[in-house]
Amino acid sequence: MGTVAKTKTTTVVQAMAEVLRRVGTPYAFGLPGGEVVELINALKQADIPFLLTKHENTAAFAAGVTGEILGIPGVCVATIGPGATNMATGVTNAWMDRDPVIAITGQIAAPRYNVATHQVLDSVAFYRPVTKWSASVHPGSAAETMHKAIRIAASERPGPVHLTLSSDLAKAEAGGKFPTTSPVRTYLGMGAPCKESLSKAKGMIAAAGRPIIFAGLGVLRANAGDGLVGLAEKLGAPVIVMPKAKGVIPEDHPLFAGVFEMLGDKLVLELGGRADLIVACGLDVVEFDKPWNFQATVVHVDALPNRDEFYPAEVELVGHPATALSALAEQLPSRRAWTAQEISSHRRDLLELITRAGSGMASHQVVAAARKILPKETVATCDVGAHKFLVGQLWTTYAPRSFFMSNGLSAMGYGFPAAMAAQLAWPDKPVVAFLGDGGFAMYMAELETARRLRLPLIVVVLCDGALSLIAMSQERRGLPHHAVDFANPDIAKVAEAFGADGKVCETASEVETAIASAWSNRRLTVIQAIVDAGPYRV
Ligand SMILES: Cc1ncc(C[n+]2csc(CCOP(=O)(O)OP(=O)(O)O)c2C)c(N)n1
Ligand SMILES: [Mg+2]
Repeated sequence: MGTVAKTKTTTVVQAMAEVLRRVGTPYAFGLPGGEVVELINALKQADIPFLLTKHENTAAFAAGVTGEILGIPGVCVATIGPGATNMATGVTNAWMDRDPVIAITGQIAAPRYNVATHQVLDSVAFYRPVTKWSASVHPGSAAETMHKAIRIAASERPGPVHLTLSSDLAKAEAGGKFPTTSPVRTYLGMGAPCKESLSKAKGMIAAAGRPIIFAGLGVLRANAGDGLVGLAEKLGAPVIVMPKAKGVIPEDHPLFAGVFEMLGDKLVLELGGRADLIVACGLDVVEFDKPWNFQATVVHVDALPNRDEFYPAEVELVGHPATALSALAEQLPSRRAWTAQEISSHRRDLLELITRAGSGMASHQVVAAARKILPKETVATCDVGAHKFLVGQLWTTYAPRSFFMSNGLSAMGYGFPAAMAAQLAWPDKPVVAFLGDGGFAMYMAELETARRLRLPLIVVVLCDGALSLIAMSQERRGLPHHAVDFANPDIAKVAEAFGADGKVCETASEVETAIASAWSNRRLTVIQAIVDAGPYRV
């Protein structure tokens, strides 16, 4: 890290804000308390707008998605005590989704900390289990601490860092060094895997009868999609994708074979089980709910060694995944390991399985209607519930970073804040959020935020009047439905009360019309889609 001596008097919060500005932080999300007002003022002076949210988790979810999109940490800010505890789910989500985030909380004035009683929380300890680093900012090293936090958050695997600042230190003079701009992005400087591993892997893949490719978050982060597709095409091997990596291979590609851990994935698992060799590419196993039951030999390709040991790997190609995959694609002989017909009939079966008819409009009809109307470059998000498993499998994703889901933690409430962050990052792209009625209710107050920020989101609320995923869990255990059904308000009217457009839709063609008008009007629109949850049960 290059450093230059500070030239003029700088306060602690100015130093923190300046370092964030230098790495390109576009804005910060949060909900203030008295302990962070100096900080948010310093952010403003550093041209980092503070985007007020209704709940601290929204700020953290949105910061996570911002970090995922930009590759530099997203920033969220909360106050002491209840602000810090409120933000915990969003920060934990960033931890388990590998999102680079700087989560800043205020703290009781240092001289009173040991004796204060009101709103006291040891936030450094509180955040330690769900962050890569959790620390107090000291005036003697404020800028260096912020810079170190950014580097830790953004380096592989990325994640959140928590910093707390005692309120009395905000305007203290910042001492120490001021880091010059230095690279933040994760993959800079990461090289090719070693020759021995590469040649062993090539031999194994060439000798395999039925190689298959699994692709995860590591491919997405490394922008290794071209190498991935190149390798698949060279081998004629199907590619199975983890939910958060959707888009690393365009899902209209003939070798795309579906998404693991999503609806109907018994067919995807079955296809995977037919392989005798698995190329596990950037496979972050945080996305696996089921245990690894494949018998095939595994070639591990990632920036990190196979340290999770969730699966046994015969050979590990550790280095830049784009370099490793391109090398394999270039150096392996061309072949057709699977017939095109095998993969296409598998995809047809999968689609049939997840699009069964119900007694009313099914959620899959809503998702299909949206996909039909909206252009390829649309960014989609979803929330957590039965609908997530459907959307994750059915929503055709054409490009990396055009689909966002909470999957490590699987936290309800993520879908709406994620959509806000995506729309802020890409003001001109259509952004659609598929939410359950349970998850929407948790965060519907953020309609005010979306309206204030002039975000023309298309919010689709799949209204089944239930926490359907939990209802299905009760059914599987032979239990009656209990505490899972509820009555929705008139959601379209709620939307209108917030100044958004609201539509109630009961048929797929109504959904198509509503989405077409939302997209052409570029107005915040909430579509209350009345759905039958029956077809989730496949
Ligand atoms: C914050 C949080 N609380 C509880 C859960 C457990 N949970 C998972 S899905 C779900 C139901 C979601 O209901 P809804 O948003 O209506 O979606 P649906 O299942 O009906 O599609 C619940 C309660 C969770 N994942 N996250
Ligand atoms: Mg529901």
